[in-house]
Amino acid sequence: MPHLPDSILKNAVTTYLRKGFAVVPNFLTKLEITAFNDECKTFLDKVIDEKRPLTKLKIDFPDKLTAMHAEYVKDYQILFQPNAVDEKNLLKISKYDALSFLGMELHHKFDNFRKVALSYEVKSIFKALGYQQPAIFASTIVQKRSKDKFKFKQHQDAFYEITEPVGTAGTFWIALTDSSVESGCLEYVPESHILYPVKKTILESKDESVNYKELPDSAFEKVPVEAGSMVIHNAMTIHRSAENKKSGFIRRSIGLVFYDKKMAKRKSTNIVHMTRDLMVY
Ligand SMILES: O=C(O)CCC(=O)C(=O)O
Ligand SMILES: [Fe+2]
Repeated sequence: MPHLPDSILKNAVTTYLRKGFAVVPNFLTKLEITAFNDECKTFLDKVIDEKRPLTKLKIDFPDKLTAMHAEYVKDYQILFQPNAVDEKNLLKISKYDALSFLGMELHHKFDNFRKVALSYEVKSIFKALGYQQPAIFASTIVQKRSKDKFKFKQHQDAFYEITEPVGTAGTFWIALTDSSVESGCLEYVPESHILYPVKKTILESKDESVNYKELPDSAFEKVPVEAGSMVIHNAMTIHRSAENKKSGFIRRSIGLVFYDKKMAKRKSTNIVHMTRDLMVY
């Protein structure tokens, strides 16, 4: 990982606290991105046999319109887009391209996730946040193919990934490819982590709109970034991302969800199971 100066990391934390999100450019090198891709490929080669039908299980993620086919291998959740699967539940395209989502405990299982979680930069960010017992509790890979209608509607992570007090978590989101406006970059509502506190979580309501109705497009700030950049967002920050419209392009990213074990307690939900914490000391 390229060594990032403390001043950059401190500035990012200040912005994160003020706006609810911040960009840290040049977090991963091209070589490190390749290492992530290779580790993911090796894993898929081990667990997914393309000649075998996928488990026919549709889960409503990220919403009912784009509900995906899932495969569970031990404690991995592996999701594929419906249009990458034929009527016999066989993959129509390569598993590497078809993958939409892989989680949730990669911080324990993938060397490259551990490396990021325990990096000098991540530790410095936690220090600047004043965390006393920082931990990573969930981690994912997300892929958006241009042919899929895969998008994330407006949401607050705190609705699904519950820490108590509510909203005391955050996410390191890292682009493994360029994430442009065309390919469906992240979009945030500045200061929404302060202005729109989550009142109910998925434990109290299935429907996230109990908290807030969809905000107008003008409320969102688009955050395009280059491959290797990191975006940090608070669990209360309202965000979304659009479909990838860049033909032939797959937008790829990883996410690591963090909290301070000293300050908050986690709760299990049907979305985020009790994955093991990785303490970051
Ligand atoms: O990758 C995306 O487009 C959205 C990811 C997201 O919602 C998150 O990391 O919290
Ligand atoms: Fe999110």
